[in-house]
Amino acid sequence: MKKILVANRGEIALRVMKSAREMGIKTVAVYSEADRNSPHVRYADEAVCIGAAPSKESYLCGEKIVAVAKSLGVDGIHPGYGFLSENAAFAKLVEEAGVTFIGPTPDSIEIMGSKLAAKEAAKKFNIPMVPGSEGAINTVEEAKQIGAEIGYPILIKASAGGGGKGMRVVNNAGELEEQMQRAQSEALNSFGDSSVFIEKYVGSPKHIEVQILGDNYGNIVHLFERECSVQRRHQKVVEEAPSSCLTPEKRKAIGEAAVMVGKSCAYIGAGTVEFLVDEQLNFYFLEMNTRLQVEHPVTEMITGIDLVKEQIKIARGEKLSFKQEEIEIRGHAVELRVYAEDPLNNFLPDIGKLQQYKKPEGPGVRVDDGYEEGMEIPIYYDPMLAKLIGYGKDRSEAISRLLRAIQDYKIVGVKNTLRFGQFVLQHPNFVSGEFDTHFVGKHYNPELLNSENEDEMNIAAWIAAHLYTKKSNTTTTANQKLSVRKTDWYKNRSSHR
Ligand code: MV4
Repeated sequence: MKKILVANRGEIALRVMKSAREMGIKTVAVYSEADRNSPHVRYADEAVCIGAAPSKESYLCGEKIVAVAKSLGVDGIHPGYGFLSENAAFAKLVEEAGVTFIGPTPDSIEIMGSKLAAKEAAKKFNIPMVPGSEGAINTVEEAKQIGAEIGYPILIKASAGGGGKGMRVVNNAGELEEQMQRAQSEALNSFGDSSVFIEKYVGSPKHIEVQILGDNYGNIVHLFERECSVQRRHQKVVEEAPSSCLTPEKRKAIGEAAVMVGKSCAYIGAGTVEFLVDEQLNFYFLEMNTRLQVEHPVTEMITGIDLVKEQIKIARGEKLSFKQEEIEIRGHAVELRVYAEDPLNNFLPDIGKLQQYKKPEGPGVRVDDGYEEGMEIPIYYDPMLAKLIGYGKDRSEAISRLLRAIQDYKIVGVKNTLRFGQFVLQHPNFVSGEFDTHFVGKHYNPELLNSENEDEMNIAAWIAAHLYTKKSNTTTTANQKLSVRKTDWYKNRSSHR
C-alpha cells in the first residue's frame, strides 16, 4: 500500500495522514471549495478539489472520491469518521474499484448499522443485553405486553437509529400508543426504516465503550474501555481511558464481551463496542460503531498503540502484531472536545476567523486539530475545532494537565467550549468519578461560567482536586466521599436559583 486517499477533512484527515507518512505511505487529500486552504490539503502529497462546500456536493460524493482514487493510482481509502465511514455501499464501491477500503467489510457495516441485527448477532454469543423485545415490534399490543413484562419506564428505539436519534422514553402504558406511532414515523422519516424495538430504560447509566481490533485471520483483541458519559444532547464532550469506575474484574469481563461482539460479525479493522453500565456495574451491550471514533486518542495514549497504523496494517493483510496479554494500560488520558459553540447561548455554533490561535504544548499534552491561526471556521461542517488530550501517570495528573492546557490554549475570534470544559473537569462529581450520562443536565448552568463565579469555581476545584488527591493516595472512606458531596457547592447554588 503505497498511496492512500483520506476521504475526510479537518483533524481526522490530518491525523490519518501523519500516521501514513510515518509508514512511508503517500497521501491524497480530497477537499471542498471551503477547505481550499485547510491544513490537511497542504499536508497531503497530492490534493484534489471534489466539489462545493456542502457535504452532499463534496465529502459525501462516493463516486467522485473513487474516481479520484482511480485516477491517481491510490491503493487504499481511509474514510475517517462521519461522512461515508459507516456507509456499506461506499465500502462496496471502493472494493469493486479494486481499491482497499481501510475499514471493516461491508457486511459488518450493514449488520452493525441495524441495532436489531447487531442484537441478534450478539445474542448468539450470550452478550448481556438490556431486557426488552426479541426483535422489532409492530403493534401497540405487542409493545404493551413487553412493557408489562419488563416494567416501566421503557425506551422505544429505532433499529436504524444510533447516537440517541430515534429514542423515546415511555413512562406508562397510557403513553405507549402515541409514542409508538411517533417513533415509527420518525424512524421512517429519518432513516427510511420504521422498525422499532423496546428496551427497559436504564435510569442512571454510564456510557462505556470498548475499542477492538480484528485482523484478516480471525484474531480480535480489545484495547480496554473509554468512559464517555459526559455528553450533551448525545454529543460527547469529555472522554477518558480507562474509566474511573470499573474494577479489574469488570474491565476484563467487558473487554471479553466486546471481543465476542466482534467475533459475532467476524469483525476486521478498528471498531468500538458500546455498553451501558448501571450503578451496580452491570454492563449491557448497546451497539457497535464500525469506524475509528473521534475519541480514539485516549486509547492510544494509555496503550501506546497507534490505531490508524493498525488499521492500515490490517488493510494491508498483516496479522495483529500483539496478543491480548501483551496489551497493557499505562497511565490515564482525558480528552476534551473543543467546539466553536457558545456555552452561554445554548451551545449555538459560532463562525468567524481564528484571529488568535495558539495551541498548548508540554509534557502530557496532545492536540489533534485541523485549523490554523487566520483561518475562517466554515459553517458547513461539524463545529469541532480540536481535541485536547491530557495524559498522566494517573487520573489526577491527567486532569490537572488538561486543565493547565486549557489555560494555555489561546483562541480569539470564535466563541468556544474551553471554559465549559474547565467547568466539567473541576466539578467535584467529575473529579470524584460520581457521574453518569445525566451529568451535564444535572450540574451545568451557563451562569456558572460567567466571570464573577470564577473564583468560587476555582475554590471548589481546589477542594475537589485536594480531596481526590488525598483519596487516590489513601483508601477511600465514606466520609471523604461525603465531604466531596458537601463541597459540591454548585448544587446548593443552582438549587436556590
Ligand atoms: C439507552 C439508555 C438507557 N436505557 N438504552 C444513547 C445513544 C445510544 N448509544 C444509546 N443510548 C442510550 N441507550 C436503555 N435501554 C441510555 C442511553 C444514553 C443516553 C440516553 C439519553 C441521554 C443521554 C445518553 C447518553 C448515553 C447513553
